[in-house]
Amino acid sequence: MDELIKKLNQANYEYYTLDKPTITDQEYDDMMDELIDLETKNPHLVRSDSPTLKVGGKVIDEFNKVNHNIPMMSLGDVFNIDEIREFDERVKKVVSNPSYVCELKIDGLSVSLIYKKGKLVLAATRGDGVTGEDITHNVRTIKNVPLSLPEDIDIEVRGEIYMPIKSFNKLNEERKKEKLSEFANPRNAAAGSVRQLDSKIAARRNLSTFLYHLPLAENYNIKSQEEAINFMKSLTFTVNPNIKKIDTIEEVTDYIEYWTVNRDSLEYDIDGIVIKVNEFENQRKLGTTSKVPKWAIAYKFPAKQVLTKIENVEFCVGRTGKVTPRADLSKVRVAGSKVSSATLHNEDYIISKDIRINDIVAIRKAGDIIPEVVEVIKSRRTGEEIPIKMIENCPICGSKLVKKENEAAYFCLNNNCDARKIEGLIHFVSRDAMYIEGFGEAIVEDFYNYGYLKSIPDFYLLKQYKDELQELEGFGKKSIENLLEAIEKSKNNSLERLIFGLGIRHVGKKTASILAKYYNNMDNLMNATLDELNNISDVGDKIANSIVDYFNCNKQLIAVLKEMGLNMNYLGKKVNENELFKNKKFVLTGTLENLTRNEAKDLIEENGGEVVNNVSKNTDVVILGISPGSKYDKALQLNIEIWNEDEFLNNLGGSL
Ligand code: 0OW
Repeated sequence: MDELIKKLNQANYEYYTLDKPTITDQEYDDMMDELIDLETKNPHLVRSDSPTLKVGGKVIDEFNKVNHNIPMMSLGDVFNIDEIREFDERVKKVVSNPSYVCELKIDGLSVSLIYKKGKLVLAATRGDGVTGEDITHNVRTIKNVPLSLPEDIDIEVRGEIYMPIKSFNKLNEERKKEKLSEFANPRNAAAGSVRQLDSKIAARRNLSTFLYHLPLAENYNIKSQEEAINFMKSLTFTVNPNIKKIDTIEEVTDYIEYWTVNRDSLEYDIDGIVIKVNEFENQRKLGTTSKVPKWAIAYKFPAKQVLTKIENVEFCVGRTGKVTPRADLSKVRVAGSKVSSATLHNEDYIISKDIRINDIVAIRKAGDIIPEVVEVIKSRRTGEEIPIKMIENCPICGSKLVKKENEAAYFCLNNNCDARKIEGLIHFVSRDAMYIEGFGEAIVEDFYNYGYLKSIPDFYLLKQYKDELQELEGFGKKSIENLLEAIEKSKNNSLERLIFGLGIRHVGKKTASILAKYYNNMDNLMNATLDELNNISDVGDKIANSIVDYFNCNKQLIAVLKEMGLNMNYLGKKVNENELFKNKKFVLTGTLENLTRNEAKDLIEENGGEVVNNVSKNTDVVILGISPGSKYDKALQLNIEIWNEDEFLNNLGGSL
């Protein structure tokens, strides 16, 4: 068995780390089968570094906390060359002629690997830098993490766990087929994968690592980062091949320019470049702050912009009748996803930037949601460009468009306009409203055009067309059954979801919750008077009028929905009695690893807390995510209680 383990681990190293296998897959499989057979017959002889562990199998019921004897630090961000020069000047005030090492900033999550007598004994996340989580059972399954080292030494190394882009796309394809939510980016996918309790799942995620830090280098007589990288490589760890030592900070600009252009050729995401003082003696002199070293910085790439061409412009009519010009683009990839259209906001925006059809434009994913056209590259104009003329009639129903006072947008005011009705139906089934799984925009539009859906109650009549629907292109027995089941289930949704789903103008998710709580059921809300509504805090005159107008012409609709059995009562927020949250004001800053902003907000509200936008003296708690903004500094100034993500999750306790 020892002989087989030695050969198989060597084969793994050659295949996954060196990418130079010296045995055939068949030879590998035969040895693996033999080892599995021997381990099955002699379970007491299974070693902790057996390659059979790579396939996973261990399931844990919770993550144990791990304290890092040396804090796992983060990095201070810089965004341009000047700030890099300032860093160089600060360094040279303390040390003389330092050299630097440039490293790609792998966009994954940090990990600490601890080996005792050459065997992997612990793998932990960074957590808040002091306390992380034990993810050993999952890290063992990562192909290029050695389970044993060529020397029986005690050592800790740190690096990044990441998911290659190919694996990320494949995983999201699978999740899409299984109707699971997709990961936004490889970093989130990697974070979600290492937090699996069942290592068989993690083993399938094809995670990988690059190691980049040797905390106790002096114990191995290692004098610089460059040496440390070579030392870790000699111990069969995978280090990034693009690491480069430079003698003067000026050389970093070439490195940055090269990777700004070539980063898309990498098989993994990077979000910047890490620059470190190379000599450890110099690092020691420079020291650290509580969160980041003074001998390293992370240069972050600018929000990704790409150039592309405006092929055409179309005018989209939303459910409120708002007409938004949208540019159809030549397909490009920006910020990790394909983009084929971008918003042109409104006529004023088009005029102010002089945007024309056939223009070459810079596109940016503002806040990673809807891409926007940033500017026209006028130098690329050929004379073929066509000015964009704002339409005067609704492209769907033809009625005259109206420009409202002090609104930049044009509106279609025809309540029977197909576009508005389709958008209204899409809104009704959307995630923050009735959240009917399986009803994408295209399906709603198809069902509308087929005539199955004309208004909201029609969703609950679809079951009578079950046989026909199953015959529709792209549908089958199962998918229609799932859809009809999801529709029936939505009848039990909360009152606030239904109110928001009705699409009353100016009534957003928050106002819907306020109204549901205040009126307790739909009847009371329908009979609410203007004065009464105006007296509710956060309900202004505009909203009050919109609500009264809506119910004046939709009483019949509500009666039908009630008849169909939709829940019309306030179910109450399941507010858990949690003293840590009750009546407290919370501010979220930075990116949370395991929750979206909305999920965190819902959890805080379900526990009796309130999420506010800005930090002030009556803020009770600031919750700190990764790369926090100025709110963090303000919280420190005002000495406000700060929770990191783990503390936040712990304080939620059983309510998760
Ligand atoms: N993401 C990276 C990377 C890197 C550490 C060592 C001590 C302080 C920072 O590629 N190449 N080198 C370091 O050096 N850190 C990196 O990532 C950091 C870790 C925590 C937050 C960043 O992701």
